[in-house]
Amino acid sequence: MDTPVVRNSTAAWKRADGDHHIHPFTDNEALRRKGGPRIIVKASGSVMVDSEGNRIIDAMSGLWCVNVGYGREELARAAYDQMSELAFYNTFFKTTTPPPVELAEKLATLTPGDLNRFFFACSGSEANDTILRFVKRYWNLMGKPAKKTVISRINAYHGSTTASASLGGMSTMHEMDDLPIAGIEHVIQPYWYTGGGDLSEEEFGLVAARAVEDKILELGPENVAAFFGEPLQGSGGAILPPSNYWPEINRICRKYDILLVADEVICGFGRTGEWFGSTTFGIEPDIMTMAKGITSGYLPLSAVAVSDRVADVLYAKGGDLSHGYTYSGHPTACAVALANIAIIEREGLVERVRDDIGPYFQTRLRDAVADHPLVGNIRGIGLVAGLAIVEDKATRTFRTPVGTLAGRCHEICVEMGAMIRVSGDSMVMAPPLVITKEEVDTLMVIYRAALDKTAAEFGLV
Ligand code: PXG
Repeated sequence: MDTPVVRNSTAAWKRADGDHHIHPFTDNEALRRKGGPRIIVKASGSVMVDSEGNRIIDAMSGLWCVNVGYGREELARAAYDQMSELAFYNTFFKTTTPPPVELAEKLATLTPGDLNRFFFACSGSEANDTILRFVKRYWNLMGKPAKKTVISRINAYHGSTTASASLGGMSTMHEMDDLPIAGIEHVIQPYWYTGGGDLSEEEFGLVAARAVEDKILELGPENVAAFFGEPLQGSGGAILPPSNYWPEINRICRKYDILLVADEVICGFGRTGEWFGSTTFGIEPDIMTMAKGITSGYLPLSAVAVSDRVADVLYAKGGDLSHGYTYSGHPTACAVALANIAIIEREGLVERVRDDIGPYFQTRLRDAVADHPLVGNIRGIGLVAGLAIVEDKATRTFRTPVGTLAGRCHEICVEMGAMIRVSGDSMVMAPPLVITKEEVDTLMVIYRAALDKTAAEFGLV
């Protein structure tokens, strides 16, 4: 007979995890062989605790989402109150509940430009799938049905559904099951450190933007529907574009009448020191994707913000919108989003990131690691930062297979009590907007020590 599973035990959880739980973006067999995952059991503020009692500063905000930090009773109460009143009703077929209406009205006051109408879903992936459908619908209604191809970037991340993974430019995702789907074209990313060679950042910014223009001309502007981009590439390694990249993209999209979609899933709700990365980088989007920080991850929710230019056409000429998810505008998730936004406003978290903790974090990071022999390039803004880990700074040489050094450094960081993220040859941090200066200091001590240990282990000092 099987041994009964003992609950509340790390060993039992790990055994059950290995037997039954498929993890995303994980070599599940390797994880199982190595003894299973770290199990996070509670958290408060920016610090989480695992099932063995280790305290870890969460320098990744869960997965780029817990902007207001952990343990907010106010958010639990908002969910409790809404669930008690009305846990669920749908927004299809001429009905709604109050929270999505109030949330849409609130978001219209926060988003830039004329992004005034909002469609809700549960994840960033679903939101991007929705946008793909809206964009095609828009051009059909405009009488330009040939305008269907979408341009995006290599090493972009837009989600994991078939369409959103195709929009993204992650080669490992494409290799998995023969993506991208038809009608999506990828151009170079604006990553100066690896792509810029001898060019200045500004020179390379123009080259990267002109790659979009070249692609449009190659395809014919009459065939191009939209350009998709993250204001800064999060998953791809916290890659900030040169400052002239987005203004040039605005110009190109306007010139050829192409919809500009800003995927704000990571940048939205304060990460860059503005409510949206579009403001930080001077992007003028026609459509915006938001998720993660909209509820600080307390419940799954995403939104598509649609400009009047696009929404007016969809409304006036579109008739029935044949699209929607059961949980579009879920009242409990929307109630939590409203309470979350109220916290961000009341505590001035966006301003805190812009004026106080963001600059502090960026300065302390550079003080701590800029001179390190493994650190080839540091970039960041607000509370997001990435480092390129190199074997040889002078030649920008990465260790092959790419990520070996960064991967080991990541393991050491976590062992020392800092949860960071590694992406290829980059190490990334994006802590909660409430992180304290003391926690930032501790993070930097750990970061430096982990880099030193990595360099020593690889014989690079
Ligand atoms: N767009 C962007 C810019 C994202 O970062 C999505 C869309 C998809 O959202 P959902 O909710 O469907 O996951 C994301 C998600 C990482 C990591 O570690 C980042 C994401 C997801 C998983 C891992 O970098 N971002």
